[in-house]
Amino acid sequence: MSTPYRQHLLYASLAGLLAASAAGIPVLAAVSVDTSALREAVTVEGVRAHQQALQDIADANGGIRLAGTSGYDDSADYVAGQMHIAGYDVTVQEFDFVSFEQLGPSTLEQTAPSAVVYLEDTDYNLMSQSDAGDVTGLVTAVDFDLALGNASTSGCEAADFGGFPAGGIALIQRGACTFRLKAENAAAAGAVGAIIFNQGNTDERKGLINGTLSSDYSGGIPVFFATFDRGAEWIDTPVSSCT
Ligand SMILES: [Ca+2]
Repeated sequence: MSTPYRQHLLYASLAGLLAASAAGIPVLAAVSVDTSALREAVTVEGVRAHQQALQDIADANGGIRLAGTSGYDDSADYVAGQMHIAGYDVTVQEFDFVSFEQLGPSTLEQTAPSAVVYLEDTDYNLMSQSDAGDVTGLVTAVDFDLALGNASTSGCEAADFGGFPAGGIALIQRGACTFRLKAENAAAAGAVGAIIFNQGNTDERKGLINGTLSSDYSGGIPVFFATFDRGAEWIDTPVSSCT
C-alpha cells in the first residue's frame, strides 16, 4: 500500500463576509428595522457577478480555492476588497490549522496467495490524515465479528493485538471507537500499515466512507479504509499479503 500525501500547517486569512443570499429573509428583532434599502441593494445580477468573480479566481488557480491555497488567498482578498469598497473597516485575521491533501493515487495489491490489484474508491480509499508509506506485510485481522448486527470492538483495545506479528498489516473492523485509536493501537503493536474495513452490522455500513483519523493522529503508518465485503474476503484468505 502506498500513497503520496502532504501534511502541513497552513496560514489562512478570514475576512468578514456579508451573506448576500440571506438578505431576503425577514429579520426578527425586538426593535423594528427598515431593511428595505438592503433588500433593494441585493440583486440577482449582483450575486451572479460575485459568483462569476469567484469562479474567475478559481479558473486562475487551477480550479482550487481551498483554504491554504493561492485560490483561497485571492478569494479572501476579493471579499475584503469588496467590503472595503462598501465602506467596511476590514480586518484580516490569520490563524493556523492542520490540512490534509492527497497528492496522487494510492495503491493496494494482494501479493499472496494470488496477485490481485484493488481499485481505489471502489474497494478501498485513503483515510484522511493517514501518514505516507509504501509497505508490504502479512495481513492479520484483529478481534473481528462478521455477523449481521455485530458490535465490533476491533482494534479498540491493545489486547486485541496480542500476538500480532510485527511488520504486518493490521486488518481492523469499524465500530465502537475512533479510527484514530484503532490505527494508533495497530502502530503500537508493530503494524507497518492498517486497513480499516466497514463494520457490516447493517446494510448501510458496508461501503466506502470518507473517514478521517483526525488531525491528532500520531500512528505514523499509512491507513486505508475498505468495504466490508473486501475485509471479510481478506479474513477468509488463509495467507494474505498486501503491498
Ligand atoms: Ca476489541
